[in-house]
Amino acid sequence: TDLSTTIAGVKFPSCVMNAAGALCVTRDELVALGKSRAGAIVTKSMTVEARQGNPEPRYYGFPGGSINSMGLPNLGYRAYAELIPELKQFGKPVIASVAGLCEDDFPTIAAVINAAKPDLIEVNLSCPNIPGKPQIGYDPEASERLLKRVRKVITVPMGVKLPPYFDPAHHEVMGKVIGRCEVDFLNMINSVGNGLVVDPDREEVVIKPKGGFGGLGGTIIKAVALANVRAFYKIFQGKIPIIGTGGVMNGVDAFEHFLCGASAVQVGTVLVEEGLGAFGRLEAELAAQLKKKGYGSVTECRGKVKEL
Ligand code: RRO
Repeated sequence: TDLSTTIAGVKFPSCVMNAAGALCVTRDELVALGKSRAGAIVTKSMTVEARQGNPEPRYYGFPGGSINSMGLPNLGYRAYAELIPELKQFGKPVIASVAGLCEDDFPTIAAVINAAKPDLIEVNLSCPNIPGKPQIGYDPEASERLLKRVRKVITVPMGVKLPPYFDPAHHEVMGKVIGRCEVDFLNMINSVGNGLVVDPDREEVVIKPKGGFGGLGGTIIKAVALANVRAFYKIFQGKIPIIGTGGVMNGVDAFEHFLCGASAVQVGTVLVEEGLGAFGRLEAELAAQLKKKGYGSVTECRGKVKEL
């Protein structure tokens, strides 16, 4: 079974890779991704200055998923720019995730990271965890302004990491923004922002930042992720490749993302909970599912979900 995929002209040996944020902050973690069965190396979203992130505990896994309020812990963009040449030697694409604490940071970071020549750049419009900073992706005008500015300095394929939207009117508005910004690929969804998980025995929230509010991931967000993948796949008629992220815990979950229109999938919660061995398991399970359903590759089933 062929599990390879192509996104914006870049070939990936496997269609399963880490989601930005999951085991990808330090050099050691990025090198470990390089040596693993991951189909790409995706970096942690980077800011101008290195950051320690929010106070701990700031990630909590539970049976249905996870909640996090990491607060953008990262090495700062200069460190990632220096690491990219080394990371490119693992025979798989490197995706640099660019963030920022204000609008001006994004083009500053994007220009230097672009010069380091990652295979693709993902612009994160959807960090839910910086106290006092709303998710840019929920402001279509700010999103368009920012995407037009970064597009000017990015020459590698440029993608956008979107937050989940919950109404077709919002999909439509963001679809129009993306259509005006020369976006080469999409990645959805980031965590479902500002959920709240409570431990009833301790009568406490489970993470420290923001009074316990944080981004949800894992099984509990799969249906939201699939809906967003499907909505944008239909808006662009399959012409902008989509990385499906959200709720992929096993090979069948990945298959569902492909049916809805994804060209690759990323994993966050399951990678943090299970470690790098998750990639081999997911690939084996996905190959088995494709075979069982009579597909020889992921490309063959892309977008093929039937409507009633
Ligand atoms: O670092 C984080 O708190 C974080 C980021 Br930048 C993001 O985009 N999504 C998320 O769930 N956490």
